[in-house]
Amino acid sequence: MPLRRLAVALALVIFTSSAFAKDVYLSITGTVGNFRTDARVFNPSATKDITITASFLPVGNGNNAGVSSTTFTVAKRQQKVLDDVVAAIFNTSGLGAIRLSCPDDFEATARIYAQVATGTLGQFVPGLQPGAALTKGVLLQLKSNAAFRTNIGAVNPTNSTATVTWRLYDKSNALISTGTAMTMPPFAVIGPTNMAGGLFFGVPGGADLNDSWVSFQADQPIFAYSSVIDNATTDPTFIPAVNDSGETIIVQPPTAKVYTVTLRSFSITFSPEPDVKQGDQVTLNIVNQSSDLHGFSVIDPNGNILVPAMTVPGNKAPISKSFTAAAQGSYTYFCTQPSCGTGHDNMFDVFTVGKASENDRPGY
Ligand SMILES: [Cu+2]
Repeated sequence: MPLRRLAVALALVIFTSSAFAKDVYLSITGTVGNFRTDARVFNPSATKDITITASFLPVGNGNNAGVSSTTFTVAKRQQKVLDDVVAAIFNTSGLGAIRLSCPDDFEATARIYAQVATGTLGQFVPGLQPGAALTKGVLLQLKSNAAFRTNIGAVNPTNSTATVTWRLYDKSNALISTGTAMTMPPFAVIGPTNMAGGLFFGVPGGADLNDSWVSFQADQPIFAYSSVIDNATTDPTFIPAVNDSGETIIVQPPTAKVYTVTLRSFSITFSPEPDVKQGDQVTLNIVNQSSDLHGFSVIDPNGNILVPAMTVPGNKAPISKSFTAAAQGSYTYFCTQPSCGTGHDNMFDVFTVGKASENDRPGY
């Protein structure tokens, strides 16, 4: 057989036998209280009945690597109806994700709803393959106020521990809260949890979370979703995470910085070393530890006088001056008493004020 034909034949063998295997996750399903979940599984093949291996991954953020599995078949070109799937297929109850695996192609969806007299439509949950899991994503169009609440849930579809950091942004796109880094064991599932309830975020009073959004970063790809619920009607909306291809920008809140500035003949020293970010409120306690008369002044990078020229008599109590470091760049400070001595020209230096924003680095 010519080499090329052999290669084609080998490729066909690999393609048609064990090479294809599909995993699909339904991020939230359950049989709990009056909540039920109906699932549907579709077999697109016109020629072959397929066998699906199914595992129920309970919520609780525990290691689900060892859960048992069961199987069911789907006949060719059929949509299999799996009403109350958690009880029907797994003979159990509670909330969890469902993992479906098959050597052949298939599709799956679910609907989780409340079983009440009038019935509810509930939420449709897409079946997602692990390739759709995200290490950086955003949850958009969230609401948390008197009329609506927002739940967040997540699934780790990997056999590794995932560490996830969540960030909440308000209506004005300001960072409201950075959640504590969350550890998700292999195949762990976090059930839908009120985002303003503490597990995800401590939300400051007065935050406007009408049209809020959440970003997350994880060291393993995860499935995340939010569920926005109308508190009056209980109408829910399922919002899967979408990819975040950009860099997270963290705006640090301004902080108060206090330094002791010591004038000597002939030097000016800061204690501690200046570490000022744009927007910081800076207080300088200026003291002259010599018997000579010195002076002091600070000018910002744009030439604005932040501390006007002042005299600082020797061996007296410190004099306090405060300013806001509004501009980035070099701030100049110097002695304003040319008659203080021959070393006067040495009493001159700068400190640098950096950006308040710092980009996230991977592996934080
Ligand atoms: Cu001087």
